[in-house]
Amino acid sequence: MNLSSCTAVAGTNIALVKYWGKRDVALNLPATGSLSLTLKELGTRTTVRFGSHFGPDDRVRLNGQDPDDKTRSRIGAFLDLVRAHAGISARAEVVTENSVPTAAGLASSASGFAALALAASRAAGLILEPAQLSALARRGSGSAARSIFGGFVEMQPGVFSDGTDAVAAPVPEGDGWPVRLVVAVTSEGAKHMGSTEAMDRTARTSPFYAGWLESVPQDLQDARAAIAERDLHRLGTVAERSAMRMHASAMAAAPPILYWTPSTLAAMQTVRGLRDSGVAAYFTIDAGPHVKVLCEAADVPQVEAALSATPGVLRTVVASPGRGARILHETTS
Ligand code: 2P0
Repeated sequence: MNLSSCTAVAGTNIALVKYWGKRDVALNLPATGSLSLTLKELGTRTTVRFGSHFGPDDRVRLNGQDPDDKTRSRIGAFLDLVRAHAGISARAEVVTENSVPTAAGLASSASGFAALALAASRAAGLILEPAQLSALARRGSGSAARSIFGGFVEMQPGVFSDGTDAVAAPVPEGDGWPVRLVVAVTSEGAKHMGSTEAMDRTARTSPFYAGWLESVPQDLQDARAAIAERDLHRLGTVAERSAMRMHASAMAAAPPILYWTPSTLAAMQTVRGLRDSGVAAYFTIDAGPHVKVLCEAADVPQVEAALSATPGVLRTVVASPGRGARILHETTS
């Protein structure tokens, strides 16, 4: 078995049809499909090296610092999966950097576990097919399965109990469509309830969870059709609907889960105002207070200006479609 060093990069992604709820917690299998856009400007670069001289623990550096215990154990558990698959026991050194601007409110777990899946599997001597990589990344974070691929990506919930069919795949009809996501950052560094815990509470206690699950297949069908037709109005309408339904299901949990702040609502109103003035702009919101606005590249200046003038919006970040996870370099020892 050749143990090598591998550096991989992956872009984060924003779901336009959201993932919210699991059919199997242990294998991290989603209850529904989801559909996202992988981003170019915001992502993770990770180097993994296995070595028998590393001692009893994996060594992890995250943005030049030691990670907190929760992050360290999540990465360690993921590396254990890779070791089991490759039949090795060596510990790893992991060095990872996020290009997601600090507190941009964009989850780094999607790009983080996609880059880690690729770098760690290769460094362990495994060469996985894209679908296998997607399934591996999913074990780290559900949304990471989508970041293995570039552009528009659809995640399948799968039906198998082992999760081998719970993988993502590209939606190539969207390739080359010059859409953008303008992120309106509405708070710096505030801690919110993590998606995993919030999904679990929603599934256990929200009377709207069943309705949410029922609604997703139609949204996926409409989103696929909208992408094939390059119909931004149709895609944006689905994206807003999916985000609102996801948040409605979470708000109805006990205790309730509310990610929005007055700034979130103000940015949502700004997006409606843009549409009233003829700009095709549509919002989506994840497990936090920030608002991400889907629009055409040509409309970015107007969208940025309107969001920047919105009370509570601290700054904006513009992101465009990006490629899937890929290897930057590797060396065999
Ligand atoms: C999404 N989110 O589709 C949804 C919408 C947040 C809101 O996927 O438990 O960090 O690790 O599988 O992938 C964030 O959830 O959750 C997420 P786990 P993950 O993008």
